[in-house]
Amino acid sequence: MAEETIFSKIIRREIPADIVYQDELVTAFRDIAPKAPTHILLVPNILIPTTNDTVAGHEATLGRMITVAAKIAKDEGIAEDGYRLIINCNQHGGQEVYHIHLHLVGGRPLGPMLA
Ligand code: DGP
Repeated sequence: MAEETIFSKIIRREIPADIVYQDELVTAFRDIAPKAPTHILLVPNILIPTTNDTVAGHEATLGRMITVAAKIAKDEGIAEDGYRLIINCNQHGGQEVYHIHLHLVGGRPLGPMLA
């Protein structure tokens, strides 16, 4: 069994977070250390530690994360200019919290991805 992270407590609303969206599959909340004017994390409500742990049964949830990210981007007014969706995996990917999360980052030009 994977160990819960702080994100499970945010999903259960046991600790404060600026939750912008929640449904039966996913939760979205503002990053505590935003790297751009809009920086929102989308997470599955169930604990999946990394993309390496995904299986076919997760596809509805992982797909929901993308469609909700697009809806939030529109709500934030950044859809037309564009934004970036990022999932970090493990140490080389720069993952710090071991509960899959999709970063929705935008509101300014972001430059080359690997700069
Ligand atoms: P990553 O490097 O992909 O694992 O990104 C983890 C992100 O999670 C990082 O941008 C900061 C954010 N974060 C960490 N702890 C908290 C928290 O307690 N609340 C919120 N809102 N964000 C957090």
